[in-house]
Amino acid sequence: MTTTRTTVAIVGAGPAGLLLSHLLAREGVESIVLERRTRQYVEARIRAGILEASSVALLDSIGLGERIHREGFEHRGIYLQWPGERHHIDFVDRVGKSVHVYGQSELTRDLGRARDAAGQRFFYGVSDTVLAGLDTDGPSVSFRDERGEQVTIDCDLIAGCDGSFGPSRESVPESKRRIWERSYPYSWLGVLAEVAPSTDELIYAWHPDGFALHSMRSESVSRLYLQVDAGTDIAEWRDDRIWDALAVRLGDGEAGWHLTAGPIAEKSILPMRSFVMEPMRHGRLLLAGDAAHIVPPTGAKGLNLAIADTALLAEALVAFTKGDASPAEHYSERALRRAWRCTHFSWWMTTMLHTTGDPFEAKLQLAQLAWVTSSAAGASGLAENYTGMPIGF
Ligand code: RFL
Ligand code: PHB
Repeated sequence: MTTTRTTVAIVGAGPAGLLLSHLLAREGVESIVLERRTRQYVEARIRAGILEASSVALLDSIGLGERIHREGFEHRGIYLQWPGERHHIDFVDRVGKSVHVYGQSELTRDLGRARDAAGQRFFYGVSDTVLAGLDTDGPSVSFRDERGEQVTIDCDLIAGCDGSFGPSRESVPESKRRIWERSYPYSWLGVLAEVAPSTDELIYAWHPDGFALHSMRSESVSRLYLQVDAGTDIAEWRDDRIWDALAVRLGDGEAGWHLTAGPIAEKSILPMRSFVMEPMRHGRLLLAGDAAHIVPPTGAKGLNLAIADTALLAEALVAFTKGDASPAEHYSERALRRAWRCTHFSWWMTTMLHTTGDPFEAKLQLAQLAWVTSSAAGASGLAENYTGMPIGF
């Protein structure tokens, strides 16, 4: 058994954990990152694709934006459509901000490389992670390393960045946490296709058959999504059925627009839910990202919310190590204000665009879409939220 020591033990090497270790190191605060999966697995995982303006600004400010600007795509807006109508919402015109298309796996690789260069201590492939002493001045995290050896990290603070299924959230006594949750009766079928995108910017499509989204990863890779019923078995969706449904829902042939099909490299079903745990702190444990809250992906907020939490958390932990506990005491309240804003926006985009089979609801959705796409106030509200509220607003 090995015992080691650091200032902050970071559980989870997703975007929140990696970025946190980077922000702490810049301020001279030492950390150790432990991760259940292998590094290859974490870096290959296909997830989010959109970075909002405040995320890009933060990454630029710490010298990590170079590849985003070189290889990512800057988008000035999105298309919103329903049968017979496609409208562009121009974020730059509305609120003076844009977003970048940049895969989460690319960001994870950039962060990993930056941490390697700085000599970050990592444990990948750990199991049996247990958090202890959260109510004391001397918390610790224990686990088995990839060779099966028992390791304990004694620390001053623990950052729970271990996503929706990690142990951090569960380490808070039930009497000390409150959960807010909503599940949706539909899921997304996500497809990664080896074909050039058929659109210059993302298309969010309302359709009586269900929502569809055309996104992208590069000049030769498209990312597409279809609304399917919750509980759908992926085996029911052969590739030709997927392309047929995408063509119908995205309006292939309408006003001269065509969807180009291609080989599907990966497909999976993503359940959708909204989830918030309050507070985001218990004693010496502070949570960030999916460990504390989950949003449905319709507004592209999950990754950005993890980045915003992490910026606030780094500030709080650095102050704590310098003897000022006040930012750590206010961390949960500050992070939750932004998290609830994004929870609302993601719920709003989701319920505006996904059909439920209720004709009255469909009428309301179309009325809302008509307003958002024709009114400056409606479009500006969407643009302000989509490009991201300031961190710590
Ligand atoms: P992550 O990225 O889930 O990272 C948490 C890390 O903690 C590790 N972990 C542990 N480590 C040590 N010990 C343990 N016992 C551990 N248990 C877990 C995990 O292996 C993992 O590496 O959380 P983080 O850093 O908070 O980042 C959040 C984002 O990853 C997330 O919000 C988004 O990816 C959500 N999301 C999407 N968001 C979007 O905005 N657009 C999308 O298209 C989109 N697609 C997705 C997604 C999330 C998905 N998941 C979680 C199922 C697609 C998927 C499949
Ligand atoms: C993606 O490219 O994966 C993506 C883009 C926008 C969303 C959700 C996912 O709203």
